[in-house]
Order: sequence, then structure tokens, then C-alpha cells
Amino acid sequence: MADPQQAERDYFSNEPPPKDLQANVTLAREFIQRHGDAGRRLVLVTSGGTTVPLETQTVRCIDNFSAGTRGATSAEFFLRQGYAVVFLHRQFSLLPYSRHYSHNTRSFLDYMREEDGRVVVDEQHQADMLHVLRQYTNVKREGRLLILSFVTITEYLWDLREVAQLMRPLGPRAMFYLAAAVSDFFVPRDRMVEHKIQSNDEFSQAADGAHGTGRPPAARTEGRKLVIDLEPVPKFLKQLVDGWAPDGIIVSFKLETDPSILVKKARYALNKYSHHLVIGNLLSTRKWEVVFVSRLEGEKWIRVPEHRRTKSFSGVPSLVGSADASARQDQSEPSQS
Ligand code: 9Z3
Repeated sequence: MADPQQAERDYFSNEPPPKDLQANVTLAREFIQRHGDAGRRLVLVTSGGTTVPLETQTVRCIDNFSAGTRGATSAEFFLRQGYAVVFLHRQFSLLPYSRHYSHNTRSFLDYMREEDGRVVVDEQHQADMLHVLRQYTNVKREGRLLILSFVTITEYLWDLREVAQLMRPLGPRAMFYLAAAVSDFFVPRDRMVEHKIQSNDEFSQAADGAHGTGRPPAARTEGRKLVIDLEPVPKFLKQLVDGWAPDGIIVSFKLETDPSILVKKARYALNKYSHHLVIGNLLSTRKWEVVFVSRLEGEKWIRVPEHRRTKSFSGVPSLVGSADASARQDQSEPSQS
């Protein structure tokens, strides 16, 4: 089996860092140091899906399912518990606090009206919005939320590695809560075509020799077919646990669609990476049941009782976490990013 450290070295030497990496590192370093010095617990919450671009000048990509609800909602709960949160999310996916008023079928403008030439919030939304606004303002005043974003799998992995290494000195005061839906397969840079893949042979780029490697591009047209031949993403969780932040508390998520393998796969991940907790969920029931798999407690299901599951705009029942305003807002199912 390939040496994971070698796989990491190869990955990061072949895949160029995102343009905003240095800016992100500068922000994260200041944030982590400030809260570390204040003795605060820090959590890196990842959220939303990573993409796999098929072309360097990207027109098409493969996406991973996630609206960012889990990550954005969890971030609010961590903030409420006093954590400082680095929120590494897919650009334009849900954000803590603003999620209550975005991504649903209602425009945020529908919460407002004009009164004497001024914008005011409708009476029926005053209490909920005030509640959310107060939490948001508090967090902002205390500078406890740092928002960073990614789009592609490579951007995600570069950001994750840098932030994890910055958090490493905090030891067990640093938590990693990996809710982002991460691509398992990708197109390596040296097998990526520059321009938009053509459906008409006449305009196709050379079918082999991507970047002069002599290897065929990973995504190409053959006749009238689009052939995509992806390579595995290195198992970054192993690197996180063993190298980037060995003393941190690491919580990973496992998303499946087949109920018969969910717990098996969660246990497998726990054994393989030896981290603290795997939270398993099924795509179709993720809003109201999850399974916690850990060495200390074994397997534990957490379910929202039937009577507290509500119908969302899309007709899909969703989780109502508690009686407060932020949880009530979970009733609105965001549209997919
Ligand atoms: C999850 O399982 C998240 O709970 C969801 C949340 C993506 C289902 P939404 O954002 O959905 O609320 O719409 N994330 C998947 C985590 C993942 O991809 N894990 C990888 C793996 O298990 C890497 S740790 O291999």
C-alpha cells in the first residue's frame, strides 16, 4: 500500500495552492493565536461540498452533496458554548446565523416592508430575527467567528492542512468537526485539460498527452462519449490524526445512502483512523437521526422524536433541535448549493 506521507507530499506538490491561501493563513494565525492566548476552546467546522473540476479553466465539475445546514447549525451551537469557530465552508453554502434567512424559497426581502421611507422587519418576524441578530452581534463583537471558503477539493485540503497545523499547539483544546462532504476521487492537475471539453470531435483537444505527460486526460471525449477516469484523493483524515493535529479532538462524518452499511462504514473509519468520534448519517434521514460511533460509548443513535419533525418548504421533514428561535428555523429546508 502507498505510504500515506508520500501520497500527501505528492498531492501537495502536484496540486497548486489556492490563490487566497496566504490571506487565509494570515487571518487564521491571528484568530487562533488570539483565542489560544485567551484560553478559549477552538473548533474548525468544515461545511458544504467540495467540487472536482474537469478543466483548468473550469466550466464543468463534479459536485458533492451538501447544503451546509449541518455545518452552519453546528457552528452556532459551538459558538453558544463559548467556542471560537473557524468556519471553513463551500463558497455560497449556508452560513451561521444568516442561514435562517437565506437559501429557502422565501427571499430575505419578504421579511421586510417599507414604512415612512424606511425598511422595517415585519411584526411577525421581529422576535425570531431579534434573537438571531443578538447572537450574531455578540459573536461578532467578541470576534469569535472566522469565515473561510473553498470551492474545489484541492482548495479544501490546502486550507484544512494549514489551519490544522496552526491549531496544533492548542492540543486537545482544538477540535476538528468535519461535516463537509469531501470528494473521494479527483482529476490530478497533470491530467486536466486546459479548455472546456467539447462534445464535437472536430473541436476536441488532443486526446492524449495532457501536460506533456503522455497520459490521457482524466476527462475527455471518445467518439460522442464523455469518459471520466478519476484518481483517489489521499486519505487526509489519516494525515490529520497522525501528523497535522495529533492531539486535537477529531470528529468526522460519514454519509451513506444504504442503511445496511452505515454503521459498518462508521466503525471501519473509527478503527482505521483511531480518532474520537464518527457521526454517521443517511442522506434521506440526516435531518432527524444520526448515529454516534466512538470507542468510549460504542454505537449511540440520536433521533428527533416524530412529533418534533416538521415539514419544510420542500415537503421533506426536518430537524427541530430545541424550542428556541434558531432551532425553529431548521424547519426551512435550504435549496441545494
Ligand atoms: C456529512 O455526512 C454531513 O452530515 C452532510 C450534511 C453532508 C450529510 P447538509 O450540509 O448535509 O446539512 O445538507 N458529511 C459527509 C462527510 C464526509 O464526506 N466524510 C468523508 C468520509 O467519510 C471525509 S471525513 O470519507
